[in-house]
Amino acid sequence: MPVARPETSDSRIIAHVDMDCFYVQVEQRKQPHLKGQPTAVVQYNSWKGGGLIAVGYEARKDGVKRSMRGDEAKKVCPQIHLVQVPVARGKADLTIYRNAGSEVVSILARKGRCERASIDEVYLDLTDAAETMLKETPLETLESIDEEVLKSHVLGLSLNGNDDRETVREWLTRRDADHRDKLLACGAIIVAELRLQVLRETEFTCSAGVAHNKMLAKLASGMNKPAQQTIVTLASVKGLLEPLPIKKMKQLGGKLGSSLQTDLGVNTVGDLLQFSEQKLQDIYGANTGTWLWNTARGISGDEVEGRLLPKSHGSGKTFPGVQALKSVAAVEKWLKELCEELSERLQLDLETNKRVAHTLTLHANAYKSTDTDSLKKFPSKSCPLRYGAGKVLEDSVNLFQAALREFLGSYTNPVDGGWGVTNLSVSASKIVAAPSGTCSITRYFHGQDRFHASSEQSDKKFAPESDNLSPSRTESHSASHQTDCGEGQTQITPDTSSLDQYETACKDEAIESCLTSTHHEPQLRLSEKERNNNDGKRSYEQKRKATQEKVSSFCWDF
Ligand code: DCP
Repeated sequence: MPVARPETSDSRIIAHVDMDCFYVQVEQRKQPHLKGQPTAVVQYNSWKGGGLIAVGYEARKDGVKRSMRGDEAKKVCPQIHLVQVPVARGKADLTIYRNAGSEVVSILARKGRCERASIDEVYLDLTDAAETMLKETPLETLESIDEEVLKSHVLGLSLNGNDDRETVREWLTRRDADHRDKLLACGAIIVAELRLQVLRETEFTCSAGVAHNKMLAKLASGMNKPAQQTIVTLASVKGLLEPLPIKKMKQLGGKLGSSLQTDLGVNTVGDLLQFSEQKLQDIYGANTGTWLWNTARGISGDEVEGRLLPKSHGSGKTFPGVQALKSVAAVEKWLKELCEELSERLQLDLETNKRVAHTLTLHANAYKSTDTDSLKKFPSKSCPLRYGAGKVLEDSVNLFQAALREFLGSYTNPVDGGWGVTNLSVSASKIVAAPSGTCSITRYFHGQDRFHASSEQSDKKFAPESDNLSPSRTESHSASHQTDCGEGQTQITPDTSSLDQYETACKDEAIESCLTSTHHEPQLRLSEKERNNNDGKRSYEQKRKATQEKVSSFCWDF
């Protein structure tokens, strides 16, 4: 559910930086002879030349699109170079792209608070840097301004096509400009410098949006690509938002956007402007109503989170068409691969960043052969995460079994046949700093194991006889946030470094909201002390029982 946050100050300077055709650039850096050549990266699946997941701008000029397969791209652009994503464990291995994204993040983080939003996009809060620049160097006194800044697109600024750079220079250095526009101008200068720095140090180009909040910066970053930046002045906000299709807005791609269309006849953001905040609150509740009212006006108080590392880790694969997994053994075989990869990444995160994840979630897409209820989603399931590939696998298999039982409406472990899994992924979320020091980390995990063991005991107590993993120790939520990468394969996870940045954002939000929407969850959380003392189990049991009464469909065993 969207959260309405008041704007803390309309003088914030926020940038959204998005890498251009990212995987292609990474491959071109690795193979320099591809630079300047029409290039695309294809999935690990040779069917019809593999699905395209990234298309370079030279190939786009010839009409190549991401929705094509390699064979079709070759027809449209015979000279195209198709590079296959690296492969490990029978699936795409995105490590080089993730690492390349980290290189960029470390440069962008030099000027302000930085939030890594996906494998190739970052938000920056440059308010302090812009204010400092403005204090130290009044813009009207600037003698030389870098070409990269002068190439900026300033929304709402009318250009006559003759000397656009001069017009932008005048806008940047206007003595009588509003303070907020002056800060934006400083933001544009800082972002241009950062983008040049990224180019120098990594060889990658990126595009950016500079605005007073995250929502507007994100909308702008993709407006002029590649290797350009767009500035959203306050005066341009209305014109920018009004024509946008409502379903294209972040958080409005799903049910809420559909309801606006069908129930209120709202198809563009401009259509939303006719509704008062009160009216929207009456229909959608106080929070969502206010959020919608704000969104229509370009108001968003979302903060840039200081986070250079991903919010979650995930590993997944699709099994299109005849490749669908039709037996528990086949699912287990793939879960083993996915859990090993996830576990390696968790271990690396622990060693490198001293972070631990708390929640393991299994997502899948599945069908029933005799499906009378084809709209029924395969439920996603979560449980506390235990470290170690074997444990992650064991828990994932249990989660899968529980989800499959629920999906098929079965009380016992379902038999093979009559169903197929087309998409499978495991993810680790709720990542927090680990207690410092190896010693306490070890203790942390021992505590975690004891905690887990006790939760299993209590499960048995609450679960139906035949249920190894009853809903009482799993969380169930809609799998609607899952991504199906079409007939290809590769990553389909809620990882911030997943394949599709938009999907990723949705997925992260969906998962976060599912995880946090269980209002009882904090009550179920055991403190470190509780976990380590003898009364821990009783305390946990008491909390669990108390909470179980309040929860009808599912509950956590935190
Ligand atoms: N990606 C993917 N599958 C998708 C979408 C994206 O594997 N369905 C990967 C490849 C992209 C990277 O994620 O290079 C970033 O995705 P973007 O949507 O940002 O697209 P690009 O960076 O490729 O291009 P653009 O310059 O349009 O942002």
